Amino acid sequence: MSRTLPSKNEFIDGILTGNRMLLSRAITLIESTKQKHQDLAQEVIEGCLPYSGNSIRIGITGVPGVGKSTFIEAFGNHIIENQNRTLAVLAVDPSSSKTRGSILGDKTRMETLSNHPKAYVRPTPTSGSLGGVAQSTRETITLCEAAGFNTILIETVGVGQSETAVHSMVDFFLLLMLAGAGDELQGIKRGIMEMADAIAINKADSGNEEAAKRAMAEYKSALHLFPPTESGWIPKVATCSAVHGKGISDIWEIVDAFVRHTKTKGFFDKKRKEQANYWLDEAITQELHRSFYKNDELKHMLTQIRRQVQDGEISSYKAARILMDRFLG
Ligand SMILES: Nc1nc2c(ncn2[C@@H]2O[C@H](COP(=O)(O)OP(=O)(O)OP(=O)(O)O)[C@@H](O)[C@H]2O)c(=O)[nH]1
Ligand SMILES: [Mg+2]
Repeated sequence: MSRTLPSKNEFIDGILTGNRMLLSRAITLIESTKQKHQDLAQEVIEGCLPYSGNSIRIGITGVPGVGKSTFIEAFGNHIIENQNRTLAVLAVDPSSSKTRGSILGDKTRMETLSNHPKAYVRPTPTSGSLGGVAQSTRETITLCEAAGFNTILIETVGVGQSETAVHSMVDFFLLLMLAGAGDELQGIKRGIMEMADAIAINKADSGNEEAAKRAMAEYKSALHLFPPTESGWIPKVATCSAVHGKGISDIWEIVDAFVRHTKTKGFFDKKRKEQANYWLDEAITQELHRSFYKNDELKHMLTQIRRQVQDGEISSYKAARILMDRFLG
């Protein structure tokens, strides 16, 4: 960011009128580690907050190669062309060592979307802790909504902790699976299936259709064994082919039915409020953590006290108490 920074109001006005260049620069501020950038970013977010929230937020997970990016391209084009929606695509992938090459790969897999005036595709932030990336993604959602995008898709790879973070920032969580590969093989844990509002068996094409249907039946009966969701929504299972665009409209229908179901019963807003609470607590934890560990005096004390704990001279609990007392003055 070598050019002079726009002012807070230039950012806010630009975002509210859908200026992509300013939206992108504001997201870069959010992702920046410089204090000056962070401060400005927070002011911009605050200015955008009253204009945010009016969207459907969808998380998409599944093991590498299951077809998430290809699916997003097909699904995104469908909802833009046939449902008159607008779309922002984000990704949470902090553990990945993705090279620039595969980010470009993502862009080519989302070629139409990347160039569509009604879509905005933001490449994955390449570094940062999960906590940091999750927070900046949430803030990015706020800006994208203020910029007028009424559908937010967040891609995350389904092998680690990141899907839990994404689950707690979306309204609807979609799990992509493949037929013929056992759950172990797909690396999908039961907990992730439990989070899903729908499962789509992708690559139901090229002779794989029957296997996909069988997998669909299996997952349907497996999902019945899970405890019922609070809203009474029963997770749906479908098959699709992202590459051939088959079954994509059905999945939008499922999302739409889910939103109607949860909105009429008040669960849609309730979940968002719970999520806001959760992220507030997360932010407090992170802020405490950050200010504790950046304190020079404590750093010094910690080095010494660590040695005493290792040598068994003092218990770790007591050591922590001493440090906390000093921290709190
Ligand atoms: N036959 C078939 N191939 C597909 C389908 N969807 C995706 N693929 C192929 O599967 C490969 C991986 O697709 P991606 O969309 O990059 O998968 P991804 O889940 O985003 O992968 P990561 O971002 O690496 O986690 C590509 O070669 C796609 O062309 C499908 O519906 N049918
Ligand atoms: Mg991908």
